[in-house]
Amino acid sequence: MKNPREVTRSDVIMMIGIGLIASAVGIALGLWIDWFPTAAATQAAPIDTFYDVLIIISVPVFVLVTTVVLFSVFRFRMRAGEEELDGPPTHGNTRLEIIWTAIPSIIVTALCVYGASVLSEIDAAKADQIQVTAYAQQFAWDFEYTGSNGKKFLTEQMYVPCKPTTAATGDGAACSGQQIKFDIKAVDVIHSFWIPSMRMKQDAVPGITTHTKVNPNRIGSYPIVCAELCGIGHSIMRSTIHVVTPARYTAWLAAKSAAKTG
Ligand SMILES: [Cu+2]
Repeated sequence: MKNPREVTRSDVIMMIGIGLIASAVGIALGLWIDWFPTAAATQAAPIDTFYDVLIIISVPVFVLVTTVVLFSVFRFRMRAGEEELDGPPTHGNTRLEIIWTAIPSIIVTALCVYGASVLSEIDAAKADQIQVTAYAQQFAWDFEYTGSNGKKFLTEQMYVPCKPTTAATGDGAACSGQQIKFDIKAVDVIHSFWIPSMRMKQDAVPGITTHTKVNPNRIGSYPIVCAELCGIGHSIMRSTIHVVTPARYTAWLAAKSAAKTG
């Protein structure tokens, strides 16, 4: 009589078939979903590509594990009359263990190298920077600028200049501008500074100053949020970064500077 628990060649072929189809569907779905809002900084493209690569690599791994688990649950399930039986003893399989150690090691190492190269690319300092200090506290953001008179001022709404690269100057217009360098400080507890449209996120930790940079490239207003559960008002800890033309920025900076000294 045929052993119902024997894994046959056709089982393996079936699992490979299901795995390939499920992987293709999963990858297509993963790439189709817009995970992030409209991109508004040069940092967005390499990060979005990185996420696509992660989806392409992680979906087949998930499908492989799930397919083998579900097949095993079905094929090796307990049948009537086996309630008191113990499973057969299993010894190691050296070849299998080498394979399942080596392949993940290669994948993780390759992703690590790729991730580090993306980080160094998006975090590269440009000569022309505007320095802004972001203060995080329950439950608001404050941004410290150096005004046109050289004196510092605080603002809850961020404005940054970006020169339109085409005739269009309204929201959504492509632009190129100075890099914004953030020094991030937390006044009370741990927060996390995140501009989803510009993709960059950095923890704000009491006692130390952390840093991040963005190179805005799209005119418009984009949310700044706190990405670290920091208390009861965490969800309302939001601000906005307004990417505006250099003329509007200069006017805003002058008005803010005048308000501070006047
Ligand atoms: Cu917070």
